[in-house]
Amino acid sequence: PKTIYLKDYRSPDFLIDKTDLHVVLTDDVTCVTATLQVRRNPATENKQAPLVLNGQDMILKDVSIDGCPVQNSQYVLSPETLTINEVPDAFALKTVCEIKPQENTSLEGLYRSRTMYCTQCEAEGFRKITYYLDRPDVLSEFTTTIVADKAQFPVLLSNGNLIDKGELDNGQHFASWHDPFKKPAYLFALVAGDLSVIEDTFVTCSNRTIDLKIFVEEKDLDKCDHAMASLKNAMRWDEEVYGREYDLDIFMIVAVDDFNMGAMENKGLNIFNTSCVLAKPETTTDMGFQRVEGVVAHEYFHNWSGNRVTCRDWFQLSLKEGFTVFRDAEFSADMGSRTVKRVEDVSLLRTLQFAEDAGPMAHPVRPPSFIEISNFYTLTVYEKGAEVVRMIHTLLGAEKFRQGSDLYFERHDGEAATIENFVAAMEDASGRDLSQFTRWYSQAGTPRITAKDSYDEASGIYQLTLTQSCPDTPEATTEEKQPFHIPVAIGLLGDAGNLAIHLQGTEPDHDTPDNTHKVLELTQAEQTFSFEKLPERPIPVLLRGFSAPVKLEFDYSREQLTAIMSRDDDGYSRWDACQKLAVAVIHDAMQAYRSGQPYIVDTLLAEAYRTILNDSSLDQAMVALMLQLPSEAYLSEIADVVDVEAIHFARQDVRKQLAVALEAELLHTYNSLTGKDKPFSTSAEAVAERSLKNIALSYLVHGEASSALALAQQQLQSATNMTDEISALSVLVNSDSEAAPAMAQQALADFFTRWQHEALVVNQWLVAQANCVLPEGLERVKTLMQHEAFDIKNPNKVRSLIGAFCNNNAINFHHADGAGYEFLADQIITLNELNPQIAARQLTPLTKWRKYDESRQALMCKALERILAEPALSKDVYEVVSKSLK
Ligand code: HT7
Ligand code: ZN
Repeated sequence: PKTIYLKDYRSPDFLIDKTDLHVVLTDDVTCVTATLQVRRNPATENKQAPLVLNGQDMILKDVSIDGCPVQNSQYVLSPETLTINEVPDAFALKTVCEIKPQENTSLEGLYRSRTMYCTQCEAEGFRKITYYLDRPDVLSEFTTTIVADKAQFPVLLSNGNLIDKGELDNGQHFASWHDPFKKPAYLFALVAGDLSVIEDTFVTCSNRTIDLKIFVEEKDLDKCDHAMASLKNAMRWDEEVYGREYDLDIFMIVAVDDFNMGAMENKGLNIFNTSCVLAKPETTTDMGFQRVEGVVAHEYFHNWSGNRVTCRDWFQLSLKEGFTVFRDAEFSADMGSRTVKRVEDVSLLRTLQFAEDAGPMAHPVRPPSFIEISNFYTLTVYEKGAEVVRMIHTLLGAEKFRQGSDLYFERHDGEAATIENFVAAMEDASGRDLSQFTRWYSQAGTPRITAKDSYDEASGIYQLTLTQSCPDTPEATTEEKQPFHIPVAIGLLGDAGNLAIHLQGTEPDHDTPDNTHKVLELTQAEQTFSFEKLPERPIPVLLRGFSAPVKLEFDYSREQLTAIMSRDDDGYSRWDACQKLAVAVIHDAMQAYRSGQPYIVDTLLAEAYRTILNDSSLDQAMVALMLQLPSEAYLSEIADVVDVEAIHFARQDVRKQLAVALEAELLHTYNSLTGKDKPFSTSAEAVAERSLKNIALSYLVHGEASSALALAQQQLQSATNMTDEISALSVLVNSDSEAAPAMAQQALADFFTRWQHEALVVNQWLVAQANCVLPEGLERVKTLMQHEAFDIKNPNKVRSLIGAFCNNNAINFHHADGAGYEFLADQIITLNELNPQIAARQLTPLTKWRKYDESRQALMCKALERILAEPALSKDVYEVVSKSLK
């Protein structure tokens, strides 16, 4: 397969001013007639260039130019292109193609999901619908007519405004849609189905009334209110925080069951995975509610950051995705708890994105090349890309950042832009030079900062020396990398709280009224910062709010960590200090596990947890966050060589000892939060209460409290919301006490009977079992693959069972016999044919083979090599396997 390079970008030889689609859906074949108003791009050098259109998996029935059939000798068909030679400078091109959406299991292009037809065109799916210039810098005005059987498909939707509809012969009907905004083909959408709708309106800041519609299957009508409320909140927030008003008169969301990702921002017609739009308390966890709110907002925000200003080419993907993730994260922070949102995002980044950055698929936020662009919808492009935008926000301040954003939208509205355009707007609005900063877009890998300090009591001067480096990644060695421009937010903690910061050679910051917060700008390989007027030696609180996506090392004592945990003003830093302390304790336990010695948990951690649990003045969200031990995935990420057994058993041992030591406090906490007859709410406070209650339950069940299993069972039976229900089920399923297996079996069976008609709940039931860390995990998963609830063609099911097992259940997946690896290889080979995008994504755990011991490395590579030897590998799978074996 061919590698595509950013350096080879050329503007298109042709433009398509207007695109007219006529799509006739029938059970057998779907006929797509496309009429394109094409003209040569005045900006192109090659005035004789042939017209080369992208197209795949279609039968071309007819092609004509300005009404005259194109002779066979004038065009050439290849599996991926239609080339027409000697075309005029401007003309109408008409093609007629046949496709079979009912056979399309890749879920890219036009496909069938149960009883409906829908599309997914990003990144390169439109070329499976018709021959086209399928690239984001070709923007066109679309008109779409859909024809289908009226009884089977009463709802026919596309982008923009409905301009015509009517009845046809033989029970057929049609609808025509016109989108006045020029857009690239990846934003095209079409839906046909028997769908029900909930409707609402939104009045914009300029007093226009927008119709809002969410289309779902009739049985799901009771699960749309949260998405609708989230949409309206997002619309208002984007007006208030970014000055962005919605532009069409109608905004539609459609829910589909079979979808490769979370959702898609097609202009005026967003298509959503059901898991990201449907929510009600009985079926959806708090995490599920938050995901719906976040994804609805994310797709809505794309209307400006992505649609009105789109990307010039796919290397610029983070231009829309990084910016939009930053926007949706700030929105969620404003809607709920800012600290919780930040901690969740940082946790994800430090665990999974840092692992990606250290693995064989590591790439810069703007990758320089790819084989298959679908493989680059990554945590690096999305989450690290959002952190890069956040750093610009930190460096510029909120006001200048907003001016930069306004300038960017004003300059590039209706255009396909680049990351340079975004950074230039930020520079021009703020007067700041961001040239060094742009290395964040071109250099891969997670920078490391080491910090050293000294204090001179006589002068009251405290010095902090920061040194940065960045490890080798596939595209560059550590020596080749240039220093990053890194905002390092700090606090200085004294005995009685945060101290005022006086950085030599600078004016005081006024971010905090008492001057206790400062953003240092690290731009050199090594830099020393001197602080004066310090009455005592401070504890440095570094990288407050996680001000940069780096690994920062400072040799904290455990006492210093407990001081930060209890006294620093920054919630994120308190949580981070708590994690560091817990990591140190688990590392001790791992050491003891390896040498076969018993381990007794450091009382510092147990007492810190006791203080937190006893302090009723503390924010319950913070308490819940702090009580969560670092995950096995995080412990693996920070290890040089992952010791699967030591991580798992040492962490479990620490959890159990904490549960025993804190039993009284945990029981008190649990009881104080249980059985209150409050109406369900998704407020930050209510979510925090449930989270704390369920953490307490989890500790209790994994401790020695005799009543714990009964508490879990009681909660399972009386739960009125899915957060409580699935939490209780999960702890029961994972309990290793003697009575648990029978209880768990019964509970699982009852749960399935109760929820078998709710696909999204059944998926949670699959996850609970896939994540079960008790022995025989692989056998349980294999058995479940035969269950009626599983379907390998449905990505949500694949993620719930195969994905959860291989990514979250290390002790079973990484069993030393290698059976987990062979199992995953089998699934990849099956999925490669059905759905290459999903196959490539599921490969991730195998690509991390370098992190494991020699024996596991050999077994993982064997599995990868078996996949590579498959005769018909998709580009998607080929790219990931071949790069990870390099
Ligand atoms: N922009 C959307 C990307 C997307 C996608 C990409 C590849 C394959 C399938 C896909 N479905 C959606 C999602 C987003 O970031 O908003
Ligand atoms: Zn997005």
